[in-house]
Amino acid sequence: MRDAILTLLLEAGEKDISGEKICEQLGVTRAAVWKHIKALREDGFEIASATRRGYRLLSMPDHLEPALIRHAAGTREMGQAIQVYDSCDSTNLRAKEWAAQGAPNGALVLAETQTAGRGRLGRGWNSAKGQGLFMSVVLRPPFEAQRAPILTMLSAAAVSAALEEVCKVQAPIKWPNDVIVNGKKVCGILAEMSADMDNVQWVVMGIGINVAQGIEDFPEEIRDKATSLLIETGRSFQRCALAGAVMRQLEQRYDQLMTAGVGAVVDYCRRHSATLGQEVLLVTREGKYKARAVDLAEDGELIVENEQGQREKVVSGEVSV
Ligand code: BT5
Repeated sequence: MRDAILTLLLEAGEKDISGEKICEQLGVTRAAVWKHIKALREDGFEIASATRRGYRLLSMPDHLEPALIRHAAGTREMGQAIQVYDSCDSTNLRAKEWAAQGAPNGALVLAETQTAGRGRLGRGWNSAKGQGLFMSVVLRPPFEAQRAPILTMLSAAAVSAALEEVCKVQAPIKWPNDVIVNGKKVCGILAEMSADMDNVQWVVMGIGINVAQGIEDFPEEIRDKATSLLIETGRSFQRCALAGAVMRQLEQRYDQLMTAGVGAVVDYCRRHSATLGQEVLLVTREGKYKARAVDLAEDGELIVENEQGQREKVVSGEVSV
């Protein structure tokens, strides 16, 4: 009900919506509407009310609210089915559980904080309460498992484009899964998948974006490489608006991938790369070696040139500049 009332207030925008209209549309009593408006106000929503004219939303707190995210996204699928946790172990774990129970394509799990936020290869993800976007989206692409890595790049491209749009910053992609602002990591992505012999059943795309942390909010050992949007721009951003923008970008790019193939994603990542042209240290299963990142292949693999001048493709692995 809270969600439905918020949605009506958001749709009314700058206009008032009468209590009567809310009652009619939602089939509830005046008293019930009043109770929810009161609860929303207690949670920091500023709602004007005038007899006969009705209610109007003036300002919102920076809570993770499904109605705000859905409204900001304006999407068909991505970020429409939403679960929000105040605290959970890891949104990836919650999303995997939901996916196994049949969550639809685009289902989104968010948390104010995570007690066991995860990076790749068993590493952790620092999840300062209320200061970041910790979210995982369920994707159900109709293709085979070996094509799944493109979805990590697609998500990185969606975050990069959303940050450029909302925060007006340059946000290049460090292949394959980091988004960088002014040389430091503002976002990391962790993809996990379930597939059978033929097809992907689901991919859970975990996205962590640092929004409002100060440098002292990061543990000392990552202060030289981590940053937040607040640190880099000096500005605060509504996390729901940002989550909505990421969902919108994700949907556009996902639809394009399904209809026209990988070209646009790879092209975006090529044009917004923090890796190409750099000397990189590749950390692969076979060991560590230095090379120069020269291009992205047509299907998104990184092309590197080693010290002997030989070129090769890297499918996955880690790159440190
Ligand atoms: C990643 O791993 O970058 C993937 C991070 C994915 C996080 C999201 S949050 C929502 C969802 N739920 C989860 O449990 N995870 C996903 P990797 O490339 O392995 O980078 C991890 C490394 O980044 C750590 O070892 C630290 O050095 C550093 N790090 C940890 N927390 C960070 C933060 N908040 N910002 C920047 N760097 C961080």
